[in-house]
Amino acid sequence: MTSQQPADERVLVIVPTYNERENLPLVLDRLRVAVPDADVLVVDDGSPDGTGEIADQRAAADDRISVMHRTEKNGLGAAYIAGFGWGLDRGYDILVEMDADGSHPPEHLPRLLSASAHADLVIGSRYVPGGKIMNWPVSRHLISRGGNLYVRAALGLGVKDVTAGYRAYRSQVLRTLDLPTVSSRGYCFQVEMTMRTVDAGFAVAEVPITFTEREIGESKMSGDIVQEAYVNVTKWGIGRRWNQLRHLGSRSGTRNPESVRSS
Ligand SMILES: Nc1nc2c(ncn2[C@@H]2O[C@H](COP(=O)(O)OP(=O)(O)O)[C@@H](O)[C@H]2O)c(=O)[nH]1
Ligand SMILES: [Mg+2]
Repeated sequence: MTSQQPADERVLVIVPTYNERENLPLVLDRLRVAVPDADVLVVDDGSPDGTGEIADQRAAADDRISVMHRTEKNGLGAAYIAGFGWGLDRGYDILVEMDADGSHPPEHLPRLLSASAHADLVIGSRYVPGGKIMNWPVSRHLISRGGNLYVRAALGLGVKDVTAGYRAYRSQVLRTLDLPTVSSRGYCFQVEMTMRTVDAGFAVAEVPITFTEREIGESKMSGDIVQEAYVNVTKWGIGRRWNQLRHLGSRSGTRNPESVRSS
C-alpha cells in the first residue's frame, strides 16, 4: 500500500505536456514507483519536439498509461478540462493534476491521496508549514507570492497556495463544477477552480510539498499568463464585493419596511 485512501478507489494522474520530451519519461518512471496502482493520462498539445510520440511509446508498453493528442497549444487549463472529461467518462474516483517537468514530486502523491480521504480537493502546497520551493529565481518568487497575496485580498478563499498546480480532486467536485464554463487558460485556471470549489462548499486541504524548478526544458510561463490572472482575479474580486454590497443592501432594505410596520 502506498497510501491510506480506500484501496478500491481508482486514481488518474493527468499530466499536461508541451515540449517535455526529456522530462516526461523521468516523471512517468518516478510515478510508477511512487504510486504503482495509479493510471496516467498524458495530455499533449501537439508538441513539436515529439513528446506525443514518446508518450505513445510509453503507453504501448504500459497498460496504465494513456495519451490524449490535441492539435493546438491551448493552455494548461484547456488541457486539464479535456483530461478531466476523459477521466470522469471512465469513472475515476480521484483525478490528480501533475506537471511533467518534475516540479511536482511524484513521491509526495501518496500523502495527497491519503489527505483526500478527508477532503474533496487536496492541494500540494508550497505555502503551508513544511512547504518549500527550490531553485526559483527571485522574479518567480515575487510573481507567485504577490499573486497569492493579491488573490487572498481580492477573493478571500482561505487557501494559502491558490495557484498551486499539484492537486487531487474527488470526482464529485469535477462533476459538480460546470467545467465547460471555466474560462482561464494559464495558471489562473488554478485560481478559478479553487474559487469554484470553495464556493460550491467542498472541503479543501493543503499538504506541504517541495516544488523544485525544472532542470530541463523551458517554462511556458509568460506575461500573457500573468496578465490573464490579474485581469480575471480583479474582475472576480469586484464581482464578489458587489454581490456582498447588494446582499447587505437587500438585508437593510427588508429591515426598513419592518421598522416602518412596527412603528
Ligand atoms: N498540454 C499542454 N500542456 C502545457 C501547456 N502549457 C504548459 N503545459 C504543461 O504544463 C506544465 C507546467 O508548465 P511549466 O511551463 O512548467 O509552468 P511553470 O512551472 O509555471 O513554469 C508542464 O507539464 C507543461 O508542459 C499547454 O498549452 N498545453
Ligand atoms: Mg514548471
